[in-house]
Amino acid sequence: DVETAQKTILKRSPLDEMPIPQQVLDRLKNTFGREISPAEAVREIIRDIRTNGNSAVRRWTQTLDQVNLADFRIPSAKIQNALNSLDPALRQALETSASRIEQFYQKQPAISWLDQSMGGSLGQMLRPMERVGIYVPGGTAPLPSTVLMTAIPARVAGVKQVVMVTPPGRGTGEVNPVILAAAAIADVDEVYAVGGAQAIAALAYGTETITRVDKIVGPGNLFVTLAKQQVFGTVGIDGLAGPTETIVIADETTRPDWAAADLLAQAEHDVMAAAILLTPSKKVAQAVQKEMAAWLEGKDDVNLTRTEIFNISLRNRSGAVITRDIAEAVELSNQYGPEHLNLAVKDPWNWVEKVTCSGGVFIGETSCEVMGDYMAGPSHVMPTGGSARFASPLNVWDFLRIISVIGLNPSAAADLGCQADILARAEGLDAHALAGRLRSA
Ligand code: HSO
Ligand code: ZN
Repeated sequence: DVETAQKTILKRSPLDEMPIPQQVLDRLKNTFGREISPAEAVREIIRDIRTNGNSAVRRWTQTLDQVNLADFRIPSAKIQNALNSLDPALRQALETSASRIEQFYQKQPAISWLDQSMGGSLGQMLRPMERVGIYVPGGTAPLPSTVLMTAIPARVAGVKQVVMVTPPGRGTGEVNPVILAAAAIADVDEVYAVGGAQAIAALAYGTETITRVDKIVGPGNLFVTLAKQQVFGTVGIDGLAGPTETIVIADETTRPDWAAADLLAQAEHDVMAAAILLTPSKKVAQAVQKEMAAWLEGKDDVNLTRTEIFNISLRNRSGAVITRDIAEAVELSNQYGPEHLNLAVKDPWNWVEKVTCSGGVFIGETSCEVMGDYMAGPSHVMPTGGSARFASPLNVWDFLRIISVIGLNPSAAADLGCQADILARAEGLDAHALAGRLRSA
């Protein structure tokens, strides 16, 4: 019911929603030889890489990924090769996705401006960042689409060097070839097989081989996210990404089998993924639930393989809430601030204006969340954990800086100088007062 839902919504935050499995804590204790929190472990790794550079990166990669890498830069020939050996249909799909992302971000307004109406020329100049690092998760679910969704907005913004880090395969050292092919399509300049906190530290502080970057973007696990939090200030970050979330709002017109598939698509990401249905109709909720069970049982010869994840995620942060009406469903969604909101209702455009907090709004049941994951155009890197209250999806502005332009003409300066003098004296700053007074003639 709505009230219980509201209680669980309070105090959401991306980091809290990444709980630490006991086995991870045990491994930390083993590695560090004492009880240590993930945040402390990350602090130590960062400090080590900051002082010892490459040798520390190698050591942590050996310890945490069981890989001994002499050289963690992946040669461009290998990246090109991955693209050339890619299945043609897969290559076509990645290229379609890439070109739609590029088209979308080329439309995003981002302008320098100068105004003459305030006594001279005042305005802003835009400058792209020089060098940006993107983190692409590896592990059990390597996501090549994330390469495109992070690197292409950076490229469109005019970033000169886009570098990518991604964990080497446990024991093998190999990086997923589709990730490499996506890097080639997105025109990534350098790729390093380094993951975890060690990769974030290397990007933030630089090592003998990895030149430091200006900003780090992209999702990662708890250690990556903690590391981004700790290096923030030394470099920019896009935000702290927690587990993925989707709210689907449904009514009597919604196809239950489609809504069911959309919720399952969400739930298969990881055990903390949230797939939430809001509907005023108990009948609709039951129909969707029935369809979810049917898909899971192999309806239409569909074979959903991530059973262990479903078993947990569907019971964890997922579920259905029966609301009074659609308006209350939208209100509840605004309070939750989901990463994705799908208005799978009749006349969805009537409700769009009422949406105040969400990473993305998916309008109508044809615009399902999966379209946003891969094909629509806007980046699928969106704020999670309720951070949509203050954060936005990854976009061109993440990679631009504003330089304020102050070009007062002499008469405006003469006029404003004496008032600067007054403010400076009120602050007890005599040299400020002098400098202002000298312009006031
Ligand atoms: N839904 C994920 C993005 C993704 N899904 C990538 C599949 N691949 C986070 O928004
Ligand atoms: Zn997804």
